[in-house]
Amino acid sequence: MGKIIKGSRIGQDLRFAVVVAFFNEQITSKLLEGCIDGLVENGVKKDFITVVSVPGSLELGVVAKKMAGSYKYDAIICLGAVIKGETSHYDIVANWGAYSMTQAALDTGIPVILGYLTTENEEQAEARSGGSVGNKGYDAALTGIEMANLMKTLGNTER
Ligand code: INI
Repeated sequence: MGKIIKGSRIGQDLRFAVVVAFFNEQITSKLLEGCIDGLVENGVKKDFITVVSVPGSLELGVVAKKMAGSYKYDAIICLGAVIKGETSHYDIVANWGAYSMTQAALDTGIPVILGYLTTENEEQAEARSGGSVGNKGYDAALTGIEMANLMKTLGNTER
């Protein structure tokens, strides 16, 4: 087997934009807290983190693309909570939200991380935003650091 290339979890000198949806703010504010903790605890300077708020998860993608396309950040982390309600709007928001964030990454080549909850109910969302199942915002921070470093390494070594 040849070499295995993996991004490190060292956040020093990396720059991040965190885009957070205000919809379900009781959940997304906790995702944001977890995300900032995850970045800072792993070496990212607070001054190197820019937070942008958008109304809902459907707006995450376009702003992620704008931030990624500025090429000022090593990765973009999107935080949102889509909680199933009575209507089919859930599916539209959950699917198109994820699609547009992924598209932003593919269009720009900058990692866009989905710290994105899609849950059946509020309890499941609470459990994943600092409750019994951890904090997906924190996890997204670690993924962001790893992907930012991986892309740097690939950029430096793969020709
Ligand atoms: N936005 C969310 O972030 N989560 C949701 O659960 C949600 N639901 O269920 O409607 C939601 N809707 C708003 C949507 O993201 C847009 O802000 C809105 O449609 C305007 O474009």
